[in-house]
Amino acid sequence: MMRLSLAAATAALLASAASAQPAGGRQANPDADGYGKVTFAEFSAIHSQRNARMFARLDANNDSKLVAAEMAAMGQRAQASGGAQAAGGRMLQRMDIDGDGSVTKAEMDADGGKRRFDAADANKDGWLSPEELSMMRQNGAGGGQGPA
Ligand SMILES: [Ca+2]
Ligand SMILES: [Ca+2]
Ligand SMILES: [Ca+2]
Repeated sequence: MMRLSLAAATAALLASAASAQPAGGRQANPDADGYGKVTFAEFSAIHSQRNARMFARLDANNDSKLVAAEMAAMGQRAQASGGAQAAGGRMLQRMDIDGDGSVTKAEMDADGGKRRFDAADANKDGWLSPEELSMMRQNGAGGGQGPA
């Protein structure tokens, strides 16, 4: 059961980035040390892997930079709420650390998923429990509209 919900949470994370690709097949184990909870290190590792796949998928011209138009592909899910272009632009602004108008893989990885982890860690104990993971999934972990 627990394994199932963790897998589902991971699948939701993956699916939020890539609606095109089925989320089945190989998935990172979100609980590498087997405690039933996810540490930030584990979460961050998954985040980085997910980013690498997402980055490769979004980088349409393979120049190792994502511009707003490329990021709009990621924002397509948010189309109903403000439009993919706007969502792509917002995401770019959020991630573009050096302000050059594009996002590199390093910039994408910069926070190591910390924002998302902190948002999901409801009791702030530095772990994500299966419950917190499933809450994150229910709250719509992906998409353009993060928590304030
Ligand atoms: Ca590019
Ligand atoms: Ca940049
Ligand atoms: Ca927690």
